[in-house]
Amino acid sequence: MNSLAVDLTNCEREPIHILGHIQSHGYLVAIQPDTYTIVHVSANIAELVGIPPTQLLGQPVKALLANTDLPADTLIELLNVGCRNDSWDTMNPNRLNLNGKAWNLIVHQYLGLILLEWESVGDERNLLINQQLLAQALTEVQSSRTLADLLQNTARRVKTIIGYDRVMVYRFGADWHGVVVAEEKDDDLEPYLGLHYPASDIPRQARELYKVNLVRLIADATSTPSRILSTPDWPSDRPLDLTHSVLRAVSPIHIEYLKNMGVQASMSISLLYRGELWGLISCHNTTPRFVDYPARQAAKFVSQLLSAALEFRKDEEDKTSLLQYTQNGQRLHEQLILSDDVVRSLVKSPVTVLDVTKATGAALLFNDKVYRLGQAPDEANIRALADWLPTKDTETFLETSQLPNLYPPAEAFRHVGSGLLAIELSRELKEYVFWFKPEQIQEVTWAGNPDKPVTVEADGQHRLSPRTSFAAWTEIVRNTSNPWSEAEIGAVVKLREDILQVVTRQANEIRLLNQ
Ligand code: BLA
Repeated sequence: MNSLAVDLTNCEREPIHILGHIQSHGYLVAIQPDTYTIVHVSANIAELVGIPPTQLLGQPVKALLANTDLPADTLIELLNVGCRNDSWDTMNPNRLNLNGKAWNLIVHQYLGLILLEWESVGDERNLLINQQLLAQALTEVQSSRTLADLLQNTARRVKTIIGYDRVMVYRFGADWHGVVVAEEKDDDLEPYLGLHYPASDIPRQARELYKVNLVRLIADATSTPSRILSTPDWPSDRPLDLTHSVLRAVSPIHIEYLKNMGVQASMSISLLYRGELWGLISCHNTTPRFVDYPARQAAKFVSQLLSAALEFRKDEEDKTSLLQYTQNGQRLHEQLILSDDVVRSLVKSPVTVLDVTKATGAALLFNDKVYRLGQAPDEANIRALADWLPTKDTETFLETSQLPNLYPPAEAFRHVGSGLLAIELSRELKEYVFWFKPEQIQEVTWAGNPDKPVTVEADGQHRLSPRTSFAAWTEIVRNTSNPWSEAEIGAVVKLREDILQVVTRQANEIRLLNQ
């Protein structure tokens, strides 16, 4: 396993679904569905059934139980029912007692094989507690007033169910970087709330996998994974696919990450919004901690409640801002029509150009004067920007979230204007409206200890931890603002039409008067 040396340049290429190991707190057997012949076993299987793996490979599945007190028929019966009805999901977990110990057997069928995975059974009392918690969680989801409340409540519920030290809601951005948007943690832990991480911390193939298999548990990051052995004639180019496995050993790169941040157990649950990964509930424990299947299902259920709620909360969020921009745009249009004064209508009235986007600053260049609103670059910089614009073949509109990359002098005012939305009113007269967004890093809530220096270490090992990841992210987003949304772009394009309509009408009136 360690031969897959930590390689930070190849993150996306590591085939994490076929790494050939499971975590050693459980046991795995894969059988052919037609003959029930064993074709793969985890190397640790003897701990469960008292028979070495090599003696099991190629044998009928009932050979597994030869040394146990469980009648072979019980297992065959279970497999027959599952195969006949294709009902593995509803049957899981199957409770089996072997030599006086209870096990949860989790079965699924994928790519022509049936996978059997055995895990320990946790404290039975938790089942009842979890049922009560689920009912409370349902009520809470229904009554959460804001998205923030909903995220916090979800984190709290999941923490109670699985008992980990820290439970975070991690939300992906459009560029797949992520931010911790809610956190429930023990008091002695440093907060991660508000910190951002680069997309590479959870690479693409991992995100794809997490859309299909919604829960993963790393019960003990310090344990040695157990290798999967195959029948001698099994083709070496067909490694066992662990996409749906509950015991899959995770990437050694990620194990390194966990170790570097002092975490020995990690569990994460996918949050989906319209079939796409919206975020993860990411849970840590400083010591190894197994969470049994029913508790994982309970945590997954709470997360699914959140996913379902996101469907309308997110719509609500989007609709609210769209509605606001549209309403404010209409107010601006009315102000323009009612008053003959473009400047007063746009920058000196109750609603200004600043209200049709999420921009934190804006500027109007009109009649050779500059009017600034909110956090905007100074007048000289605004005039210089207006001089540069026509040299760009931008037609009448420019949108960027990386202005300093297009226009290097903007680096001087990146704190207020890394993002620019510009509309042209008149190229000849140099008349424009600009909207600005600050460099993203300025907007980050620095929830950690701001006095603690964070540096990006040259060696990859240290790169693999949240603090240094955060620092790496701040490097990535230098000179970059939050993106402009469709709603914002739509609003300013519409505003341009409204302004031009009024300006043209005024020009025509003046022309008529002068005739
Ligand atoms: C997986 N990385 C993950 C997972 C998380 C994170 C939550 C899911 C697995 C799990 O549940 O533990 C990242 N965890 C975080 C972050 C925080 C956190 C950002 O707690 C912040 C508080 N990781 C790297 C780099 C690479 C990398 C540089 O940092 C690649 C070179 C890889 N991360 C990586 C891989 C996986 C992963 C390959 C998949 C692990 C697996 O499922 O096998």
